Amino acid sequence: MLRTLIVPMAFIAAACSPPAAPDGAKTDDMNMAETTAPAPAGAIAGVGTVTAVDATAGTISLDHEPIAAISWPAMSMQFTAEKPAILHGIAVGDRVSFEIKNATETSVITAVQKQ
Ligand SMILES: [Cu+2]
Repeated sequence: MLRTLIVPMAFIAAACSPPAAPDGAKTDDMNMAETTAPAPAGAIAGVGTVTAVDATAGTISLDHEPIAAISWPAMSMQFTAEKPAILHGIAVGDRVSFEIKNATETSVITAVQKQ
């Protein structure tokens, strides 16, 4: 007895015809830029309340609100002023807006302004 393996001969490959382009063929398969983590290049703005400030040492502690640009939740933390002079006139309890130097130097504060 001879067993014959019946191999399905030819699957007809369904020819996928490209959908007709409406008006003019557009080349749209080039991804211009990936928008995964758009880390801001420059200063990053935040707001918070001053919990400590030392203009001589150039340090300021803030109870700051979330900063989405660098995925920070609200927290209390200390910053170092790039120039201690920016802390003059800032006092504990002040509600301030501030600027962090950039996404890699997040503990450096470049500007503080009372709100
Ligand atoms: Cu923080």
